[in-house]
Order: sequence, then C-alpha cells, then structure tokens
Amino acid sequence: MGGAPFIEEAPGTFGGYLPERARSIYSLVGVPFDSTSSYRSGQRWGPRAIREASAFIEFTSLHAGLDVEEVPIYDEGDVGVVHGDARETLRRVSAATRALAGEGRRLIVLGGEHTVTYGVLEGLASALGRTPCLVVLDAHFDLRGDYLGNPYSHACVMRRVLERLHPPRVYYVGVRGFAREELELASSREGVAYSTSLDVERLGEANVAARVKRFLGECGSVYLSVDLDFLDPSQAPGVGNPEPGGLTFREALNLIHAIVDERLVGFDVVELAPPHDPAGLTAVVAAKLVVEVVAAHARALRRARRRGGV
Ligand SMILES: [Mn+2]
Repeated sequence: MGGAPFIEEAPGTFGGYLPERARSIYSLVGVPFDSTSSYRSGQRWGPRAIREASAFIEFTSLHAGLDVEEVPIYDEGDVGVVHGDARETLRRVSAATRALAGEGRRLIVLGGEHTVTYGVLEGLASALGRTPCLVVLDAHFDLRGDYLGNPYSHACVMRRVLERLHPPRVYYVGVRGFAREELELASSREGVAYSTSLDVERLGEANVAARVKRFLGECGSVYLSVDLDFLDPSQAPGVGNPEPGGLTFREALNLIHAIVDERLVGFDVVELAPPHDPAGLTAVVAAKLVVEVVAAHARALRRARRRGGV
C-alpha cells in the first residue's frame, strides 16, 4: 500500500519485485478505467497485463546503456476507480497523483484509457504550481469538443487539458487520424505543435526529436503521455482505437531517448486493451516502453547531476 489517497493494493508489482520505497524516485500507479471507451474496450485490464508482462522481460536499455534494475520502480498499486463515473475517477486520480508528486516522486501511470491523463495532469499541476509541458505520442489529437455527449471521453481528453489546465506547450508525435475541427485547433492554437507519423518517416526520428526539444524550449517540467496507438497496429494491436500507418517500436525508442531528459516529472502509458491483444505482445511492448522511458530519464538525471545542474 502506498501513502497516497485512493490507492488500493496492486494486483502484483511492476517487474515482479517491490524495492524499498525510499530507494526509488519512481512511483508507478495503475488506473484501470475504461468507461468512456467508444470502440474496443477492456483497458481496465491494462495495468494488470502490463505488470504481468513486466515480470518476464529484461530490464535493460541498449539506448541508455544501463541495466534498469539499478533504477528501482516502486509500485504503489492502483487508484480505486469508479466504473461509469469519469468525474469521480479523475478526482481520485488527481488526489493520488497530487500527493505523490508533492512528495517529489516521478510518476509512472498505467492506463486505462486516455481519459486518465486529465486527472494525472490536474494532480501534477496542483503539486507543482503549474501544468507541465506535454509531449504526446498518439495517433489522435483527442481534441474534440465532446464525444458522444461526454466531455470526459478519451476522444476529447486533450481538449479538456488545454481548456482547463493550460499547459504552456503541447507537442504531438505520430498523429494520423483526426477530425477537421481537431486539425484546425492543433494547427492554430499557440503552444500546440505536431509531427505526423509521415513526418517521422520523412524527416527521421532525430530531426523530429530536435523539433520537439526546440519547441519545449525553456519548459521547466515535462510530462510524456504515451497512447499505445501511436505505434503501428502490426506491433501494438491490442489498443482501443487502432490506426494503421503508425511508428515502429524502434522509431519510438529513438524518439523517446532523444526527447526525454531530466525535466520529466512523469509519464503515462495508456489504451492497452488486453481482450484485443491475442498474443499478449502489446502488453510486453507497454512494459518495455515503461522500462525505456525510465532508463532515458535516469540517464539524463545522472548526466545533469554530474554537470551540477540538478
Ligand atoms: Mn489515440
């Protein structure tokens, strides 16, 4: 059991073992919520499937050149969600993440559907005094005004974030499926920028990552939201809204390791829908992404400390 409100004991632990909490700066939280799912549901089983997969992969990162077992991740458990009630669930996610971020812990959030990101950002904004800048890996903008009458649907989560939490900067990578109103908003709104999956293919990961870093500029804190559907469905089929033409896992690793630095205050991996993941591979991909993002951050933090910057 963790110390934050609304957190229930985890159904297992990330990586198969629970380190001493004081030895870790990373707090992992699951949010098994999927009530606004519009197509393929089952994201409530995501945290459990990612934890299970995490016990059977190696905690190494070739890009970061380190064994992530040296970087312990403390699994706090799952937020007690209220199925069917997005507002109350988000309130709980916000309270839990505010408490953890208030302790100075770096957050790792396992979805659940993308809606949960709103609660995490609200909690972080409250703990940090301002909303962090965002990097969003997603096939979609999630910028609709509402979806099927629900303002808290996964399809409009980023619209709520922009309207209410005012992140100074938002950069999307991998977008390729959107409504006209979403594209217009993303193209015209100050502080919002994007690179499509085709941009990644044409420019290469290094150039796209350089654009992201330039755009983030002087941001003091950064949050990374990873909707697994940014990857190509051939590599990550088990998601709520698969969209063909996505990134490969290797492109994703190049991007992540070039973008993530010591300013990362947290990240999420959302939209895994285990009932639609017949070979269980999307869960493995999700677990490995967690390991790689932590590895990228841990390396950046070490370098920054050596420079005396943090
Ligand atoms: Mn998406």
